[in-house]
Amino acid sequence: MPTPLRIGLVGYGFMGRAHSNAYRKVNNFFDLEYRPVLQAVCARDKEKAQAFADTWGYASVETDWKKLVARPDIDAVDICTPNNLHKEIALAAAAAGKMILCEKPLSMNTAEGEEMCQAVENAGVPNIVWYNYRRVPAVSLAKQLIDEGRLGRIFHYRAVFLQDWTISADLPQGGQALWRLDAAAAGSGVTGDLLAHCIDTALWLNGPIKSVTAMTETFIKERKHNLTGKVEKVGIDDACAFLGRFANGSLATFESTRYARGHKALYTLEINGEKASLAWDLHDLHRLSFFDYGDDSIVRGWRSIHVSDGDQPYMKHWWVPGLAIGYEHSFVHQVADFLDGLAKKKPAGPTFRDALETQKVCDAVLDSARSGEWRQVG
Ligand code: SOE
Repeated sequence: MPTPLRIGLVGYGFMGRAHSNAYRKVNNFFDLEYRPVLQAVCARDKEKAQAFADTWGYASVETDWKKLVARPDIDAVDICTPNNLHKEIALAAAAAGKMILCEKPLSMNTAEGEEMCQAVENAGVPNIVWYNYRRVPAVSLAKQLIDEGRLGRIFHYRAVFLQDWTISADLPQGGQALWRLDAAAAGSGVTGDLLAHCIDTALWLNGPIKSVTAMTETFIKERKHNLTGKVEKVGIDDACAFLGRFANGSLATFESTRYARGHKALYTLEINGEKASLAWDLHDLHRLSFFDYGDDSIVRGWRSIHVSDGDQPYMKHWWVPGLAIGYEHSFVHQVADFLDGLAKKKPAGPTFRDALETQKVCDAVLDSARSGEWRQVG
């Protein structure tokens, strides 16, 4: 019988659902030494927290995260709150000896992230950050192909993450549903929310980014604030584009916006190497496009690999070859890897320390956008 790992979830928004679903499913599909138990969910509104607990099967409810963190019957704290609470909760959870699974981005900025790393490392508690796109099987296959040397020397890494949900000037900022538009709660706009995903994947696939030059724009300068009721300045970046240099000599181009009319969550990446190129698109997430210059010239061309077979990453755990899985499965994979890492004492990434590297790139990007100058990362 797997050992129970009692989860205390703080926050119950969209990510609270994605994580809870993963905890519930993981042992049905993966053979693991640990089994998550939905022990408690915490949110300020007791009725809503109870409704969430009833829907997802949490055994109890708390309204104060400090109480949840102090409970002896909680082994791991899952932080699903707005970004401005990550640090305080993580420091308290580490001091209480709890494992921590923290939503992305790790922190509001690098300084906070460094404190969080030190806290988990001093306490010796297992930790991970939910950069889930690494664990979409097609993206994991891209990692495998790169690590096998099939692309050879890499020249270009290109990523975009486009959305269109904040175009209306009537949309307020702040509060439960719209904290991502409030700089005090989110830290930054698309840089920390969307580009952070692209950066995490890029660092994982192609190694460190050394330097960046960026521009950002806030298209709607003022919005009503849900908490104060007043029209207030908007402090987040609505759009960001940056160029960068990777340590391996390849060039980076990244772009993100919430003002790309027609795009809901278009995360795409393309990598061009000496021997081959690959491309991936979140809207068609189970496919990996691959061009291999080594192919016989008369049949050479972009192939679209349907990543659904048992010898491709994670897929042997799911259905029969040819049947695709989706977005939510990337979270199941993350829990599976986290639990497997616990059992093998080989921590699954991205750990807090790994995610701090993404934070450093985000900070350098925002700093470059402010100054108009190139910035070294870190
Ligand atoms: C924002 O709309 C958002 O939900 C991000 O916060 C998530 O991290 C991203 O995966 C999808 O878009």
